[in-house]
Amino acid sequence: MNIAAKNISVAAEAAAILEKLGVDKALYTQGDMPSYSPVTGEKIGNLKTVSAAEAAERIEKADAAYRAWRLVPAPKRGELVRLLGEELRAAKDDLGRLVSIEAGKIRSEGLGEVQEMIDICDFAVGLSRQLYGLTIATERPGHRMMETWHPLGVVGIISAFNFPVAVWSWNAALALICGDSIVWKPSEKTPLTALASQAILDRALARFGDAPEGLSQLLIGDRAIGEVLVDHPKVPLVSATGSTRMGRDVGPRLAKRFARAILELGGNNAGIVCPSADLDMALRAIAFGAMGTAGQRCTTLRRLFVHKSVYDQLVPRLKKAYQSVSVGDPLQSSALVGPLIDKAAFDGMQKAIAEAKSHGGSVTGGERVDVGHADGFYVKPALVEMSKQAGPVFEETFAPILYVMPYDDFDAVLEDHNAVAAGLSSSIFTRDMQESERFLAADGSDCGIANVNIGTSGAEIGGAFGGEKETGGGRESGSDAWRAYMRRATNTVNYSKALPLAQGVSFDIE
Ligand code: UN1
Repeated sequence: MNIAAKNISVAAEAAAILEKLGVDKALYTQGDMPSYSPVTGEKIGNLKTVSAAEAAERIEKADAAYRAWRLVPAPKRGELVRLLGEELRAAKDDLGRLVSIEAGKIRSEGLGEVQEMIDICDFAVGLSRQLYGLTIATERPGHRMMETWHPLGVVGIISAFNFPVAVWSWNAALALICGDSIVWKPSEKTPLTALASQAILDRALARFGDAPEGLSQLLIGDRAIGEVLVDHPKVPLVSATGSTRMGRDVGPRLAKRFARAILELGGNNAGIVCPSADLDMALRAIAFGAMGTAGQRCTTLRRLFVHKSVYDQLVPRLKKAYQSVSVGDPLQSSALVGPLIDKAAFDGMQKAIAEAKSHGGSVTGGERVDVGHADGFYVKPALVEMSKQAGPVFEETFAPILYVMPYDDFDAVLEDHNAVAAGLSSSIFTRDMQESERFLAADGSDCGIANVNIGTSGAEIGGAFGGEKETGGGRESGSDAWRAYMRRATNTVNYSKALPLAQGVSFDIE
């Protein structure tokens, strides 16, 4: 069946995909939480939500599942994630299309998001045989000291609309191999892709056979449901992706009950183009970083500092790219820029542009584009030339606005680069090794991601993902991010016949 046929409505196409992926129709047709596609503005679901009491029940179920799952050997837990990767490969086309329908991503980015899920599954399968602890030299004879990593418990996952499924998978794949159970509260703007992902995991669970029931729970609902998850005493870790405002609420609530937090919040990512930069390369990287995903990645390039000596070579070309970039329906065209998520995003963008103008900004683009869907919010990405950082440049507006500023002095531009509240991603374009190394040094970029000659967005899953300052400090995905999902025990074993005390202390009772 070609469910991508052009003449069926977006809602019908979403329903066909959900049916194909095995999602119970009642879950998205018989509820009272509406869901819309940003592509057309059309309603695509009426979601059944959970009550606070049901949410608490599901968390209890997940806790019971964790108690059994933690006893399953880690490589066997990896087998479940291997099956999830297989199921995702089989569903890639459909789930990628559903991401496009629900989040408005262009086709290749919808597919790329599912690829990111597959990649983290592969990573986690390998990791399931590598949950290594250290053996540590002890100061006492006949003793051995080591670290053991144990499963932690229920992992709460709160995800945002812009990566509706990949961010869940970063957490889910790691948590599952680490011996944890998972409870997911997806964005209210993207519940259908969450239902689909849960159905895909359910298929992997069925093939796996004897996983404890309730290992993965989904909480469709509003903010109050998220709060149940954040406040529940049986959830020792919450990994939350979203705005800094959300993090300011979630962080202290978790701290209050000494639960762990992995926070991945706002970004205000910058790039620096130096005199020696390969300008063709920089142009392409900037275009993808700033206009890709309609400026709705947390890694989106939002500030660009261009050295005065190359400003007049690069910026006119960049403006041309902004004027000619194709904006359109991501389901029916090969446009590079799809819609904003909703009207609020559009209004926020217009407000920031107006403020930038009042600070002397000169704007290319930014206007609404008619693609034939009156209720879809399509815009030309905006490039705003500013003489220096001011007003809205210091804030993250979740829309395609790139502030471009000239610079003269390398030390000063490093300072300007770091002079914002967020610290997620950053990049420098240079062929001068001293500049690139300075950018990566202790007094260089203060972000969790610092790149040379590639853009700020589109990180691979193999590295730890996250940022500093108001980005929240959490790390997800690759490298050793798995450690946050486990409990570390330091074990000292005495195999001697004596009881020497550390630090030379004597305590002889006879
Ligand atoms: C996000 O926007 O929340 O680095 C995640 C990137 C993607 C992930 C973005 N791999 O742009």
